[in-house]
Amino acid sequence: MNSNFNAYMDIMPEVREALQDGRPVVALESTIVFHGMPYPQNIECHKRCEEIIRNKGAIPAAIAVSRGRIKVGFTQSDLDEMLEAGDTIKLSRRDLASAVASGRNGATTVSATMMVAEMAGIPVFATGGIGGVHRGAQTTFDISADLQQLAQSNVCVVCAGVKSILDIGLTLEYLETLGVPVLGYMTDDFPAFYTRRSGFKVDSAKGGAAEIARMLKVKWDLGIRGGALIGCPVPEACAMGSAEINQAINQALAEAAANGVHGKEFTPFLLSKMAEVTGGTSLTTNMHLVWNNCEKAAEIAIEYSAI
Ligand code: PSU
Ligand code: MN
Repeated sequence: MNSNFNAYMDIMPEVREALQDGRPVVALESTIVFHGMPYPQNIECHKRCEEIIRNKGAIPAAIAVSRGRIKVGFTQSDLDEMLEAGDTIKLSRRDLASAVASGRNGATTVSATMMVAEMAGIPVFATGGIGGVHRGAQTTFDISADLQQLAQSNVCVVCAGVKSILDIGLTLEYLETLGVPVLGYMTDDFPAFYTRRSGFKVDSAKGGAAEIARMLKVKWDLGIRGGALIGCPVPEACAMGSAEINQAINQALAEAAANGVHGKEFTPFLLSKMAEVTGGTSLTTNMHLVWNNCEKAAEIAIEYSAI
């Protein structure tokens, strides 16, 4: 298939220059900003992500679709305009072409962000949590497009693991089937987003940024298509207690069921319920783990570009 994505894409000059020079760049998604966190914490979180990446010595490249243009790097004014318009859809793999064709505003999920990052040539991407296999997927078939995309795009996704609103075990099984390497950042236990451990092992020995960068280099040198998932545990001081989080998750799931929430609304609904039920604690933890992931992703991007 011939692709001609450049005609639809605006890469910020700073990002373009960094990529041309082989300097480290870290992609960021935008669904977390528009559909994953409330205002104004979303803006605070996003700004700090960019600062952390810069302070480490890499360039942030936040990805979104603004009036049908694919943005690789967007400015505060792009962001303000999209927030003001209030019509920004949650944009996953299946929505990318139609949003561009019809000139819409869209916040890219992990799957769409990976696609755009690969088109732009950015191999490292930081987020909070990815989508996965939902509890009860045996009957609902609710499995995030993020997982299939991990098998397709050559992008390393740095996350804090998978939250237990999902079925963590089934998510890891699915990734194994798809042949996606799952690594722990200095841990051999796959993290569970709000907590540092899920009880499920990652499939590759624990290591830091240099080991992860080397694995990526070998994988792609060998022509093994697809990305990798890196689980970075939330910093100890910001982690939540298992009992607290389990109770909140059960309540959020029960309310989603009672309200018949499904499809693309399901994850945003659960996230906002969690913040409500925990009195904002889950949101604070969420922000800190995203910042931690940005720091680790910048380290990986720096190591990778140095190889
Ligand atoms: N998990 C979070 N915050 C988020 C998301 C997941 O803690 O904002 C977003 C990401 O953009 C992810 C998407 O790609 O939700 C997955 O949505 P779905 O489950 O509908 O595939
Ligand atoms: Mn889904």
